[in-house]
Amino acid sequence: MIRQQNYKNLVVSCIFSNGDITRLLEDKTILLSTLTLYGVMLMTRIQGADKVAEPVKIVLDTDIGDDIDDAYALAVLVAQKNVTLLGVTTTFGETAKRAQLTAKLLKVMGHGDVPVHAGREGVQKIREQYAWAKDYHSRSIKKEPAVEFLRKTIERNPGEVTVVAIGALTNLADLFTKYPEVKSKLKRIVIMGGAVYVGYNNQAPPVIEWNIRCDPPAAKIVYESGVPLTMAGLEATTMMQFSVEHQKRLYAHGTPTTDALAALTYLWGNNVPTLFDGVAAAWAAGVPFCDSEMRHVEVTPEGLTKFGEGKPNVEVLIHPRKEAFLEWNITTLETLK
Ligand SMILES: [Ca+2]
Repeated sequence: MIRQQNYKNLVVSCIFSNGDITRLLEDKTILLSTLTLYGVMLMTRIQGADKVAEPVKIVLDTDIGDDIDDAYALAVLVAQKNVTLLGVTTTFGETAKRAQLTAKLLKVMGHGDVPVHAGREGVQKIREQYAWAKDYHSRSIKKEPAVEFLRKTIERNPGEVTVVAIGALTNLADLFTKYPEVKSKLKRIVIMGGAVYVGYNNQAPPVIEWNIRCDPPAAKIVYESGVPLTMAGLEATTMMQFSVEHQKRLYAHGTPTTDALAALTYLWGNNVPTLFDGVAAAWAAGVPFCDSEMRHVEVTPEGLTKFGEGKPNVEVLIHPRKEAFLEWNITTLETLK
């Protein structure tokens, strides 16, 4: 390691300092070794990039329309060239209105062909962002309920579908209850939800997280499903504040996508979005900004997610890299139409 570090330093010197180049030229052996290592490092980076670009089929399950982070998560997902977004399902309360909002945002971003399926309707009202899409109708909003679409999509792509669940887990619980046979055909679920180390202030103790609170019995079904499960809980997400400066840099692009995100953020009504959901989206797309550990996690009747005894059932995301993640959001979203 030390040896590699020394060579790395030499590479850096080689690139940035003429004086060091002269010195290195006096020792051709070192120069050759340095260039060889530089080549190896370059190959490693290219291989890393290839790994990131691994194709992945995703269904996004979202409660878009209340907090603002779902809109950003949808946008970063469609911006990934390696992601095939097979469809979007909506969950929690007024799911049909959430479907309208989803479909309009997809259309603006140049992905109006992605099908949108509403989940089971509930009593909770969608919030202010709906005004942006209240008159929007599209054939991409399907009559087929979310659960039926999920079943059909998983059956058609056995072992290949990742569900990114960034709202209450109602649709997935309905799916597993009605069609338990699809569990073994899902590749993975990546959840934004729960907390095992911290609360919303990024300090211990963990608290009941919103998405789990909205439907604790559903969360219990999903956590106990046996499907490979990754959890972007508060310890990996609550610090992801997209500051006013970040927003100005993004909105300055003035594209239909960034204009839409600016409008939705304004309607949402607060100054600084926390991009909780985007962490799950990034991980599912193969762009990790965290480390992870396998743990056994249980859901209490109140909706607390806590460590328990037993076989590890959840890959818990930890050690988030905040600045890299926020920068990635800007550089990714500016590529959209
Ligand atoms: Ca959400």
